[in-house]
Amino acid sequence: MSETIFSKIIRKEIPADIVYEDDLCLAFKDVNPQAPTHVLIIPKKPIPKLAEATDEDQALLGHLLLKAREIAASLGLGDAYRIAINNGEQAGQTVFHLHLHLLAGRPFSWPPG
Ligand code: DGP
Repeated sequence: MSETIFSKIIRKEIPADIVYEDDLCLAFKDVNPQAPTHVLIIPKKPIPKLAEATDEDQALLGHLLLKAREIAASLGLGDAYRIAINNGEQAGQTVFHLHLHLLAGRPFSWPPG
C-alpha cells in the first residue's frame, strides 16, 4: 500500500480540521469543499479504494457508514445529506485511501455529474 496524504493526516503530520476520531476511523473537513458541509470519513486502515476492500473489512465498512450517520446528526444535518465514494480514477478518485464524502447544505441533483 502506497502512502497518501491521508496517512499523514491520520498520523497528524499535516493539519486537518478533524470533526471525529476513534480507533478505526478519522473524519475531517475536505480542503476543497463541494458543498457548505463537506467531510471526509476515512478508515485508519489504508485500504486504497472500495474495490480493494475484502470480506475481512465488513465490520470496518459498516463502522464508517454508521459513523457517517452519527457525524451527520452531530453536525445538525437532519436527513438532508449525501454520502459518496469515488472508486477509481475514472470515477473521480484522486486520493487512493478509501474515503466517504459526507456532503450537505445545498440541493443535490441526480444522477451525479
Ligand atoms: P476523491 O476525489 O474522491 O479522491 O476525494 C479526495 C478529496 O480529498 C478531495 O475532495 C480533496 C480532499 N483532499 C485532498 N487533499 C487533502 C488534504 O490535504 N486535506 C484535506 N482536508 N482534504 C484533502
